Amino acid sequence: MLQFPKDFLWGTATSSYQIEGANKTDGKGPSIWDAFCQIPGKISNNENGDTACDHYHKVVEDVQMMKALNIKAYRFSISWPRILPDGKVTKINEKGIDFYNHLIDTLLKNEITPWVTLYHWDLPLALQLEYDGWTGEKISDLFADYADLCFSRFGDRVKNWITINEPWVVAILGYGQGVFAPGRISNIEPYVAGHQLLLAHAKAVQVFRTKYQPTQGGQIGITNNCDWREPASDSDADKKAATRALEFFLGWFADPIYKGDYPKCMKERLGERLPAFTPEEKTMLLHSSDFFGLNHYTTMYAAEASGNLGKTNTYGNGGMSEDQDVILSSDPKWEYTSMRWAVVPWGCRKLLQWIANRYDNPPIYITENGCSYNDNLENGICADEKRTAFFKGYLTECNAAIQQGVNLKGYFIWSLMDNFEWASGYSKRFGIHYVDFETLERTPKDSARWYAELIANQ
Ligand code: PNW
Repeated sequence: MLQFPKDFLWGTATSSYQIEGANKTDGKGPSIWDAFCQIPGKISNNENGDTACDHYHKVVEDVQMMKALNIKAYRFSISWPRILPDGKVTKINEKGIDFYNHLIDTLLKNEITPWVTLYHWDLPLALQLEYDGWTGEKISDLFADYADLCFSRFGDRVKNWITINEPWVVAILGYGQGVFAPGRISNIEPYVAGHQLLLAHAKAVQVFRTKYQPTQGGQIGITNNCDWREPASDSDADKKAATRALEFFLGWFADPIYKGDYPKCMKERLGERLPAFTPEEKTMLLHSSDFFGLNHYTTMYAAEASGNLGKTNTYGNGGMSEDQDVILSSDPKWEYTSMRWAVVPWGCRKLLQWIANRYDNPPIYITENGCSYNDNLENGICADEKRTAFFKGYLTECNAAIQQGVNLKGYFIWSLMDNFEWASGYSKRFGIHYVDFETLERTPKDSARWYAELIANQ
């Protein structure tokens, strides 16, 4: 059995749009995902999050499920349009506030610490229409106002805050490839949106640090996602290509926070397509995270492209490949999940070490790690041995990273239960609880039992 430090934080994660349902209930306003799901062909099977797991009506049952898992922390997100139907603090939906109060209080009663994400992609639709979403210049102030409201209403009990989940995904998949809401396709807008997301994060942190942290305590940070990029060969060119790929992936959002500006290679290669920070903005961003939130799923090889990018590589899974001049590939011998993401546990350790080296060994929380497989429920049993093997593999490498001095402090499984997997609809199951989307019944998979036992034995 793996042994972790005594104070290591064990958790699971979810997000509002993916599990809550109740999308038109109790005064909630529409989000960009409600609208995006209505466009035929955008979501597998043309599904949507209208009902999802109906978590909105199943809080007590779902917290009992967490209790049985022995988890110490639960990461969830607040739906901005559920508490602010048109996105602005001039109209507060008290029923939405009540829902999160009920969830937070139920968690605390069961000794589970809430970790709250303020933005997990469900932007109020009104702000998309009125301000052009994350490309608009007003959005960062509106986000800070929304964050302020959340700190004031929930901060007496919530001590762990994540401003934004995966700005890379918002920028690249939402504004570059158009496969996530709001469905835009551009090679300029991702960098504009990324810029506004960073400013929104910094402004929310400033509000927290000036108005709340001095009296309420607590910590705040941002969660970034990054795959590992392994050099495809020992050549200098491929090693540089892999570093460049990581700088375009994670450095894009972490360098401004830990070093005060975008990576040099991004500035050189993007020129005017990359907005610049003012000196005041740089100061506001620097050290604006109390911890390093990391979502990690997979690994690919990176090679120098030297301008020879094939057509299929234009929008590779590492961002805008033509901007990086990197060719990504993978090893057919690796194990693959049903998302076709490769299972490469050692990539997780290498990424943790890269972060520790580049950013001066910050406290790191893995706020998501997990896998989707085509699970079946038979006679109440879901024998998902591949998922358990995935977690064993990744946690073994996390453990090795800690032994080598990486300051990894916690780990959240994605996800507590099967849910609405964005463009893949309900076809991809990431949960450690099986959800029957007809009856909404939840059943622990074998991996959930394994996780509960692992935590109990620490
Ligand atoms: C994350 N990619 O999304 C999200 O935080 C979750 O909401 C989601 O369910 C989970 O991972 C599984 O997908 C990602 O293309 C979506 O690199 C796409 C990518 C990465 C993360």
